[in-house]
Amino acid sequence: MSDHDQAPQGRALGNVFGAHERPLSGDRPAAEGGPEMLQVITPEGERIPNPELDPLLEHLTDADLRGFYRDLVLIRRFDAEATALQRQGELGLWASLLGQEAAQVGAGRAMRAQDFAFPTYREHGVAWCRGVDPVNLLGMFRGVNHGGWDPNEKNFHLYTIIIGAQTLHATGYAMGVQRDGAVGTGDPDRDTAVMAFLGDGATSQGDVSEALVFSGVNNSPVVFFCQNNQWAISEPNEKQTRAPLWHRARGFGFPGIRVDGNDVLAVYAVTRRALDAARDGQGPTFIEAFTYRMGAHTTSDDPTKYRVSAEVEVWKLRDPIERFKRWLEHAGHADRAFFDAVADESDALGADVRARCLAMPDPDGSEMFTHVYAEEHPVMVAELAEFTAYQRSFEGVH
Ligand SMILES: Cc1ncc(C[n+]2csc(CCOP(=O)(O)OP(=O)(O)O)c2C)c(N)n1
Ligand SMILES: [Mg+2]
Repeated sequence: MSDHDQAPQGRALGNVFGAHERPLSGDRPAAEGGPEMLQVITPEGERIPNPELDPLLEHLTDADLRGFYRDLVLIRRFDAEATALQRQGELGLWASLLGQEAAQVGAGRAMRAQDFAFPTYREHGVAWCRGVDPVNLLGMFRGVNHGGWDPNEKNFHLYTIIIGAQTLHATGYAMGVQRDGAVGTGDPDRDTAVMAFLGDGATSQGDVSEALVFSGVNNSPVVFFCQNNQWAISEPNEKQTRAPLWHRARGFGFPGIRVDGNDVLAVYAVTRRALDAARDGQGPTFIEAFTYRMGAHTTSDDPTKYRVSAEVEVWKLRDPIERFKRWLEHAGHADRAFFDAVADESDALGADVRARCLAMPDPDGSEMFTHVYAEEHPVMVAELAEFTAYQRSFEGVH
């Protein structure tokens, strides 16, 4: 029996765009992403014709393209402001997305309103695309709430710190979508796909393997979007895998693909295609967005302890925003006035985020027990009573 025969009602295995099959030997992850990595805009800002991806990009207007640029710049500005707020003691911690803007904006903009995203703790760009107010992303990092937004409002789940856990949540949600009959009806406003975001390091978690098994055998409408930023805190790719991550999908019976995660158009195209397939009832896809974490893992981390600065310098030349700007300018999709306006808007966003972050009220300590369970729970009642008694013990003490 061939691999193809084993695929449940699905597509040919290998790659959503056809054959990118190579033998495993000698196919170790390459620093440049390897020949199988899909790309339409080079780091130098040149547009490469791609017969597989171009049809998925044809509908984009100049306004759409400028919108991608605006997203990239604003989310980078927001991220820089959050890092500064942490350094000034206004946030306890921050996980920067620096360098991963194109992967997140490309994926986020490929989603439809009814689709649902399950993020890690670094998906600020996806949150932005879903319409989550960026200030709300800061609440948990400031310690004033446990989440900061209603997941059902924008179909964007709360940040998940437990590595890989959200891939199971996404898979369960996608199986629910199937049971609701919201797959393969042909109604573009009804058919629903789910995005599970994960990092390269997360692929070593058992939870992720379980999610891949369940989504594969159930042919569920889920797209696993793995941002391979080359590092899991201080652990490099080589400590996580002997094979390119996108190859892993094959073992679970569905297609995998590697895309240049610093190329917003290529990411948008492959994600759109995978989401369309999922909504259509063709099952999951694993996308490896090959990118790079330009900053520290979080503000608590010092990457100079474990990686050489030369590596960072190489990746600066592959910056996702610079290449897109160069192409937009060169191809005449945007002019100087537009770039200046975005720069002004980004400064205004930074100032607004800062002001609203500082204005976030400190909650009463007892609130930490409020949303642990949807309904009253005896353990929470007991812990709240203990906490309240403890607080009272300070009354009158100077
Ligand atoms: C189950 C679990 N184990 C360990 C950790 C500690 N931890 C936090 S982030 C991280 C690395 C994750 O790396 P990756 O999946 O590549 O995501 P990235 O941070 O690079 O975006 C680890 C091990 C955790 N949060 N959860
Ligand atoms: Mg990583």
